[in-house]
Amino acid sequence: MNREEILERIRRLMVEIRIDEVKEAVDEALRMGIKPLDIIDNALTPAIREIGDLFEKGEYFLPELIISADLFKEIMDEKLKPLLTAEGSAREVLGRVVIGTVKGDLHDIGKNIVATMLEIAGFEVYDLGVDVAPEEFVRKAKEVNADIVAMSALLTTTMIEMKNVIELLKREGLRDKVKVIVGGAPVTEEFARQIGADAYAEDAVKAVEVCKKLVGEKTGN
Ligand code: B12
Repeated sequence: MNREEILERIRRLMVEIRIDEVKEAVDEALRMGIKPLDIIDNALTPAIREIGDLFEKGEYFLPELIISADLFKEIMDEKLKPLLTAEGSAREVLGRVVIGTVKGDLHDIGKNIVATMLEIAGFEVYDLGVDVAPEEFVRKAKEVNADIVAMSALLTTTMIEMKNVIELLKREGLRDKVKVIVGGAPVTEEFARQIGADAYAEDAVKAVEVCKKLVGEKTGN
């Protein structure tokens, strides 16, 4: 089997939620020397998005969504994250990032990937989890003297919470001290601009690039 075939196999097994077989296929891909990030970006993420589409079409229901999300997290925690962390060699602290999924939103798979990649790149990451109120983002940003506040939202109904966090940062006099980056499937560059965020990134790799640029702007490098 070549790279394309094994990634396609993982994607298909994941969409069919064949738990043991997906795990075996991931092990097989790793044995073939395929990079963890390649498996995340080109097999697991497309699969879970397809599951979301099937849910929207009424072909899958909430249990399928929950089981597949758990499976994704299990594969991340048990198989891929340890390898990603071991690969990371950066030890110089690039900056402090407070990250969380906004209030009312429980989606955290994408946010966790972003947090992991930032950590590997050398950022000190404070992950507040999910359903994070604006006050909590601001309190933590103050406490750790954050360089960046990073917010994730997966629901069109919760995206607007990002604006509430930015407004609170302004009211607390912190807005010129921290950079704000936003992301998540429904979030766009245009939306980021509208709400007054400094940046948007569509995936975890881009998020790292953009965060490096943001701390560079802060320190004038
Ligand atoms: C898994 C999932 C769930 C799981 C979440 C489990 C978990 N622990 O995360 C569960 C079952 C809990 C769930 C619940 C619900 N869900 Co849901 N879910 C999904 C699904 C299928 C996949 C999301 C995902 O993990 N994607 C994989 C990751 C890797 O991708 P990602 O999140 O986009 O992240 C990447 C980028 O966006 C970016 N990124 C993400 N965050 C950030 C942050 C920053 C700062 C940056 C820079 C970048 C960045 O980088 C990531 C890595 O590359 C999506 C479908 C979809 N197309 O997104 C629906 C989806 C988001 N859910 C949906 C819905 C409707 C719901 C529910 C309301 C269902 C219900 N009736 O109860 C509830 C809401 C619960 C709540 N209050 O939050 C809808 C939303 C529709 C809308 N218009 O808002 C979707 C789109 C499905 C659909 N097509 O209908 N869901």
